[in-house]
Formats: sequence, C-alpha cells, structure tokens
Amino acid sequence: MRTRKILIMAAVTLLFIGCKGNNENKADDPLAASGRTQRTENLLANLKAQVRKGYMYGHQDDPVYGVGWVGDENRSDVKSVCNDYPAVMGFDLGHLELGDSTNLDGVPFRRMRKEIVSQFERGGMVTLSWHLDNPLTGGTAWVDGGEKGEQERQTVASVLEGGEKHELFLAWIDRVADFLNSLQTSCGVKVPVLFRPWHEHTGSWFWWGQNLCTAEQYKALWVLTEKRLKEDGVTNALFAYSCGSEYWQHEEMYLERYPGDEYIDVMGFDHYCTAEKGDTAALAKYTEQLDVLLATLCSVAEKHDKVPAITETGYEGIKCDNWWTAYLQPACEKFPISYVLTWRNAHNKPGHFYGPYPGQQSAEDFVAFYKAEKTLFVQDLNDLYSEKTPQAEE
Ligand code: BMA
Repeated sequence: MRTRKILIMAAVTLLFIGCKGNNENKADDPLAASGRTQRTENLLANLKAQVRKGYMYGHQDDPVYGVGWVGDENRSDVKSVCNDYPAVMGFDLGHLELGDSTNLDGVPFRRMRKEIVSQFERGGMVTLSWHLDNPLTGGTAWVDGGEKGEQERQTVASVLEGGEKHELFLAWIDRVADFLNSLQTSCGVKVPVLFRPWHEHTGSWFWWGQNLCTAEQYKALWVLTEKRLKEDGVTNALFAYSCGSEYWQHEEMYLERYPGDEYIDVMGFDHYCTAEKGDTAALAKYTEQLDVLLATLCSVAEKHDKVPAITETGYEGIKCDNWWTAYLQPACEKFPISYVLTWRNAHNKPGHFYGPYPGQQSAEDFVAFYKAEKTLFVQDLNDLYSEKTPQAEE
C-alpha cells in the first residue's frame, strides 16, 4: 500500500516537473464562445491590436535547417545574424496527408511539432502552409499540364461532396486535424496556429488554382476543409486567405474567391522580388508593386475586420546589400500589416534562400532591419496569447 502511495506521488511529481512554462495546466485551456480556445481568440485580438505598433518578421522553416546545416538544435540563420528568433515561423504540412513521417522538404513532422511548441513557449507565432499532393492524379501540388491536364482540372470537384476522391480527401484532412490537435505543451495546452491552406489560388500552378476550378468550387473547398477540421475537434487554428500577387487589381477581384468572413481571420498575399542581380529598376518595381498590393489589401482587410499580412515574400539569393531596408521595409512600414514572412533557406538547393545567414551579402542590412522601430522579433512580443497585452490596451 505504502509503495503504491509513493509511486503515485512520484508520478504526480513527474507530471508537474514535465509541465513547463507559465504554470499552465490542462484545466487551464478554456474554450471561448466561438468554440476555439481562449488563447487562439487572444492571438487574433492581439494580432489586430498589434498592427498599430509594428509588424512581425517571419521566416519559413527557420529552426530546422538553413544554408549549410540541417537538423541542428537551437539554431536559426536569422538568430545567427541578429541574435533573436523571428516572431513568426512558417512550416509546411505537405505529405502529412500521405501519412509520411517527413514533409515534402524532408522536415520530420515530429521535429516540426517540437519546434512549433518551442516557438509558442518563447512567445512567438506559427503559420502552417500545405503543399499537399493531388488526390486525383497522385502527382504533386503543382500542376503538370500535358496528359494529366484534364484530370488536374477535375481535382477540386473530385474532393467535394459527391466526388470520387471525397472520402480520401476527408481522410487527408483528418490527418491534418490529428497533427493540429497534437500541438500541445507538456501541460496539455493546445498551441494556436495560423493555418494557410489553398494559397496562391489566383495563379494557376496548384491544383486549386484560378484556371483549375471555379470560384464556387474553390469556396466549397474552404468550407469543406474547415467543417471537417471542426468536426475533428480542432480548436486552435486561425485561418489565412492568401492570394498570389497576380490577377487581382482591386478589392472585388481580391474577394472573388473569398469564402466569407466566418471562415477567415487573416487576409494576405504572396509576392516575390524577381530582380536580376544589379537591376535596381526591377528592385524598385518590387517595392512599388508591394505598395499597390498593400494599399488594396489593407483597405479590404479593414472593411472586413481581418488582419492583413504579407504571407510570403522574399528575393531568392538576396542579390543586393540593402534589400531589407531599401526595398522591403519602405513598403511594409507604411501599412498596418501584422507580419511579413520570407521563404525558406534551403540546405540542399544552392541559391534557394530568402532569409539572411552569417556572411550573406545582406546580413549587415538585415541587422539594421532588425533594429528598425517597426520590425518585431520574438523578444519584442508581449505575450500574444494572453487576454490583455500592453499592445492591446494601446
Ligand atoms: C517552394 C520551394 C520548393 C519547396 C516548396 C514547399 O516555393 O521552396 O523547393 O518544396 O516551396 O516548401
């Protein structure tokens, strides 16, 4: 009997030792009236409040690999340059739907989960994209054209209710739900994340793109996705609608495939700088375009009470010394955006990087960008997940 008591006490002690951070415990993860966790709603409220103060810097796959390294612990190219982690980290769920243990870029989901929890515990935010395979052709997220072209145009229809891949697709969403539900601290607190599926749909390179399905089908895809995630008990996700930078030139066009206010929390777009090395006119053009896109985005987001963000950007290979402060910053700081996320620093694709790393030609300029008044990194954040932050009170 006595041994049993000691064993129970030891187990309870272990449970508490294992439960790190903010005295959180399982009972302390309440649901808000919306059916999402209170922390998820707090995140949304704080993102809305924070846009007046500054914008967060984000980086895709930041802590899992970088230029010249892969899989190290406590490492980040961004941190190596400015001694702070990005406020936002992006990860991609592609191949989770297949039941694989690593994503399409080789990142183990187990590691991803750990990094998502760590980013939450240090007060930062996480956004998840999903380059999922094509359930009808068995190909990738990207369309092939050619022989597969006809099937690719049928893919969205095939996953909707009544379609031949509907059941398979629901099973794929269930896998995403399992992953989202598994994002928990050691105390059982679910980590709020911004889920950003069906992105760049104004282009026609993904099977859910502009010329591959109708606006009604695209909207139905969103509704189906969210309905299923909800049925699967996902209570920790905000949702981002993010166009490409092509096609839409005004608010009505931006909203052409918008599923509706009840489905979306963040409005954004993906827009890249494609200047050749030394082409200052093309660099300036990028800033100009960003400016135009941001003006439209921020106006439409305000009308719909949504959070505006540059959900993806970057200059592949950052082929100029002052890209951050001369071309990215001027457009960003004019507008009340929540965050700007640059794409990944690949470790196995030479030249395919969008964030800084030590020795890269723009590294010094990135430090100036880091120090700029309006840029926010993880140490600048004031608990995005509590009910009232100083930012929210301002
Ligand atoms: C693309 C490239 C690819 C990558 C994909 C998903 O833009 O970076 O190499 O596989 O994103 O992360």
